[in-house]
Amino acid sequence: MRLSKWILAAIIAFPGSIARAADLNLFAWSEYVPQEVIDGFTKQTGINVHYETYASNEEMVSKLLAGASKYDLIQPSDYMAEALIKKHKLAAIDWSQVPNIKNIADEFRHLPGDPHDEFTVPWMTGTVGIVVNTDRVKDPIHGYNDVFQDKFKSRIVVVNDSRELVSWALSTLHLPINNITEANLEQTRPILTRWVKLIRVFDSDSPKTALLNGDVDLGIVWSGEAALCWNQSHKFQYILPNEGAHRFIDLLAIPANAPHKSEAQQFMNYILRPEVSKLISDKFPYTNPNAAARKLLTKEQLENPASYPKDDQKLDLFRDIGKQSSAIDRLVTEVKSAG
Ligand code: N2P
Repeated sequence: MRLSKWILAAIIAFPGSIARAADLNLFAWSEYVPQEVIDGFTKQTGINVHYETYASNEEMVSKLLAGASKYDLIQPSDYMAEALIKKHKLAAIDWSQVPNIKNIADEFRHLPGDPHDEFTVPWMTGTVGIVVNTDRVKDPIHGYNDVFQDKFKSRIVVVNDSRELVSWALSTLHLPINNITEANLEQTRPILTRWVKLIRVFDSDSPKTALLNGDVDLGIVWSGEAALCWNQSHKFQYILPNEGAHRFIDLLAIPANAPHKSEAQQFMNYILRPEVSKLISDKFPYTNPNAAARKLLTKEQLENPASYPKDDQKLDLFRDIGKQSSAIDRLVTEVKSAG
């Protein structure tokens, strides 16, 4: 009798310790998933989230395919989800468990890499563009060629992302960013060789830091990072490169061999709640694809020119380029080591 009373008391005091604690292994970009969202999810569901980070799609996929079967939820960009779907590496989502998908605006459904909406949930979308500290740079800056000038040597930060760098160089050559042939790559080599000598910082995790602390005066960064600079000071202007800008749609997806698929779907459904999605926008001001959440954003948030650019220039999405992805990595590694 005394013992059963004790057990009852323990269940009331520590419910998680008696019921088998559920886990969710989240493998996602750094600076992208607010801690309060993770904590809110755990509080709501009792599921413990282990958040491991990466700084590029390529890094994520190489770890994922290295055989680790521990990840339950990953956060690939459009083109990398497309590649994983082709390789049958993602699990189909049971939409009856993710009814909040209805909150996503139509324009972010039926994406080219997942045309039947089987495998992915949009997280945030954005662009890659130029940030200029206009206190320090008085020249008009419109595109990549304006950034990579000798006079800006050692004053530039860029994301450390090979696919990005190559796409910018292709755009200055008026070549399509998804047409990765050996010949096109060779044309970018001299451009990239010149550029890497001018760059002071490569940083995909937090490129805003070098701008905010004044180490650099210009950057080519994720739009959410640029939006955070703008929130600190309007001297940081955001410009979509006139040679052609790139837009990304980052997604949540479940690896085919994920041990905790149900928990992963619960997380998907949770972050699709408007008030939770707003928390993500508050912390990481990318473009929110959740129409219901957007209604909760302030005028100031919606007027941030990096989060919601007014510019109606055409924006291209990356597509899966298969094996050519390693040719890009090789080229950028060579160019960097020669620099
Ligand atoms: C978040 C990085 C955004 C990823 N820190 C761009 N696809």
